[in-house]
Amino acid sequence: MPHTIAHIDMDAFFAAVEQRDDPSLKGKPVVIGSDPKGGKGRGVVSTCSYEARKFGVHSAQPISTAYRLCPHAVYLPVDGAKYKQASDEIFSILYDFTPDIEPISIDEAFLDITGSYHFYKTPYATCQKIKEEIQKKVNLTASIGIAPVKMVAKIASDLCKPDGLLEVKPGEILEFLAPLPIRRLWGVGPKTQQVFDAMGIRKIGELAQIPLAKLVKLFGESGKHLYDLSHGIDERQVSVDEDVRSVSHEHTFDTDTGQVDEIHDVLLHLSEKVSRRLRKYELKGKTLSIKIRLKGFKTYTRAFTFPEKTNYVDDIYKKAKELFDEFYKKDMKFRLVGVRVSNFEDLYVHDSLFEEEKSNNRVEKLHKAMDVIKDKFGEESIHRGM
Ligand code: TTP
Ligand code: MG
Repeated sequence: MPHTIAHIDMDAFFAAVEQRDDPSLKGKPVVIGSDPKGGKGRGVVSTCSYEARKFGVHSAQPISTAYRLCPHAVYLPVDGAKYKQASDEIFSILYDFTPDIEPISIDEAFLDITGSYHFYKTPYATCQKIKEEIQKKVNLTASIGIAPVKMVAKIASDLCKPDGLLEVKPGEILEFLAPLPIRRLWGVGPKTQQVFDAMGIRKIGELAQIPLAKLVKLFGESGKHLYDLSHGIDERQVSVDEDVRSVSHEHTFDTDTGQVDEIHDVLLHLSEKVSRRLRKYELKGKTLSIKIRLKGFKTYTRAFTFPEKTNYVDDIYKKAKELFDEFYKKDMKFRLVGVRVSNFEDLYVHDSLFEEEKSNNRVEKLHKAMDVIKDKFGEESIHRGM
């Protein structure tokens, strides 16, 4: 069956987070990495804004070179915790679209949207929505490539950067690849490149003309691989990490709010969604955390660890509300709240083997019954009176 794969990669990720949090940096060259110490610094550039790239600055470059090329850039150290936070928020949005995700790095992932794009009708509309959600909730831009195979999706996202969206449909792959330099293919390193240079082969389309037997003679086993890739054949599937580490839901208010009642209602709703998703995956967690974003983009999390792991909405909501109330101070205005359960000690399935009686108790039956109703009639159909 043909797959529809999306490759998402955030634009100038570390630098974009810094520009988001300090608007005075917007539109300016920003370099993230070691301290340049007036050109004498050691170490390298982690990344830089697109404005700095115009001067030839790039990732992994010695910071002294960057300083020589662009002394007037704003130089900032790497703030790992901050980027991790943004990354977690982005991934949690992605998981709202599909569970079929292969995270590649802090700012990059493959999504297999074959089974999920129908909700927004087309792959393109789905990815547009993903970009919008990231923009709205995390205030950052992403680029997404869509294709039937991973390699082509990745090339497409690279080519449409920044803030791009590019779809290569099944019948368009050869045409799409043909004019690109062969180094775009996975597995073409400097050595392979040299051989092709000597043969006068520069573009993927030219490589695709070479008969398979000749490529195998030149490169052995990897000749077959090059042949396949140049024809857009790539069997690699999106490899989904089955080890779910947390379940969370968030809500962004249409306008920043200071209404405590309204926020409690939202926390209840989010707790119900989290509880339901945990039960769907037969998981229980020990740690409950809430996320709070105030007016502007200052974000806080507060966490609590239960004595026993749980997936009950009563436990989750009660604690979420308590954590929120502890945090709340008069005149605060809230942009977003989120509820997360993590720290899954072991699968619920396992403990149900040993605690059959417990898992058959009334509370669980009630939850299961509510899930059936919600699966049928939607999330809004039933609520607990609390
Ligand atoms: P990339 O996605 O490679 O780069 P980027 O997001 O900064 O820019 P682009 O728009 O081209 O995607 O890497 C993601 C983050 O990883 C990047 O912001 C910083 C970090 N990184 C390093 O620290 N060192 C490196 O050599 C690279 C390549 C990235
Ligand atoms: Mg990136």
